[in-house]
Amino acid sequence: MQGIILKGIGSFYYVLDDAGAVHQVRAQRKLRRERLKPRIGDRVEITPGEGEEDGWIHGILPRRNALVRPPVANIDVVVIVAAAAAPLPDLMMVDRLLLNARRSHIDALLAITKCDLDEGLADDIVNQYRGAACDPVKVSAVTGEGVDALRERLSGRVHALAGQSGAGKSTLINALYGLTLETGDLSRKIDRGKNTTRSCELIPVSCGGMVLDTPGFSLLETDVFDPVEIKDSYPEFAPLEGGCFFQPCYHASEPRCAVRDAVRAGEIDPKRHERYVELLNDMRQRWRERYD
Ligand SMILES: Nc1nc2c(ncn2[C@@H]2O[C@H](COP(=O)(O)OP(=O)(O)OP(=O)(O)O)[C@@H](O)[C@H]2O)c(=O)[nH]1
Ligand SMILES: [Mg+2]
Ligand SMILES: [Zn+2]
Repeated sequence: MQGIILKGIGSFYYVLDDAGAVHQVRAQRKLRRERLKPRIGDRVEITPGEGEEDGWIHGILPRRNALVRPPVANIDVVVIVAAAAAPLPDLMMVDRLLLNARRSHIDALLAITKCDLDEGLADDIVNQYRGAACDPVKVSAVTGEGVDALRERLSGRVHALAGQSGAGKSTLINALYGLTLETGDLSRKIDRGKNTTRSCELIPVSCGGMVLDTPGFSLLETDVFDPVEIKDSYPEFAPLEGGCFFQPCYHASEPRCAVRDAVRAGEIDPKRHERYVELLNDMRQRWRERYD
C-alpha cells in the first residue's frame, strides 16, 4: 500500500493512504541502515499495522524534490512569509529561502503579511522582489487583503510556509483555510518571535492540495556550492547575462557590468543587489574554506 507522510513524531510516522485513511507506522530498520530518513511529503510504501502490531514503512519512492529547511519532500510551492511589521523582516533570509527553493527546483511565492500595519514597508518589499519570479503578494489576516488571491494561486498544490518566527505563517494558514492552528500572541513577543509552532504537519485542505505549517527560524544557512552559480538563481539578472564586459561576471564589483548598470538605473532594487553581493562574498569564503 502507498501513502504520503503527513508528520513524524518520535519514531512514528503518520501516513495518509490513497483511500484517505491515516496509518501510524515506523521506518523499517533496512531504511535506517541505508540512511534513508523518511521526510514529510515522502510517498512511501507501507504495510499497515494490525491490532497491537506496528505498521512499517519499507520503501521511499523517488523524490521529486527535497528541502532541508523546512525538511520536506515533493512540494510544489514554498510560500516565503515575511511581515511588513514586527518582527522586522529579515530580507536576507527571504533571499536565502528563494535561493534554496530555486536550486531545489521548487516554485516560490512571497507573502508579505501584516500589511494592515505598514502598507509603505509592504510596498517597498514588493518592489524589491518584483523581478525575482516569486510574485510578491501583500496579505493581511486582519483585513483579509490578498487572502483570496493567494488561496487561488495555491489551490490544488502542495505548499509549505517558511519564514521567521512570528511572521504570521500559522495565522495566514488559518485565514486561508479556516483552520485553528495555534498562533502566537504579538503583544507578548514584541519585535522578536517566540516559536509558537513546534512541529510540521502536512494538512490536506478543502480546496485541493495540502499545506505545511513549519516552525519559524532565525538563522538559515545555504549549502556550500560554487559561488559563480548564485547569480543563476536571480531571475532579474538573466536578461542581462552576456551584456557584461567580463565573462563570466559576478555582477559584484566588476566594471562595465550590465547588472550594476541596471541597479544604477533603478531597474533592479539596490537593496536586493546589495544583499546578493553579501551572499556572494559569504559563499566565496565558505567555498574557499570547504576543504579545511
Ligand atoms: N496585524 C496583524 N497581525 C498579524 C497578522 N498575521 C499575524 N499576525 C499576528 O502575528 C503574531 C504571530 O503570528 P503567528 O501566526 O503565530 O506567527 P508564525 O509565523 O506562525 O510564528 P511561529 O509559529 O513562531 O513560527 C500573532 O499575534 C498574530 O496575531 C496580520 O496580517 N496582521
Ligand atoms: Mg506558527
Ligand atoms: Zn555583470
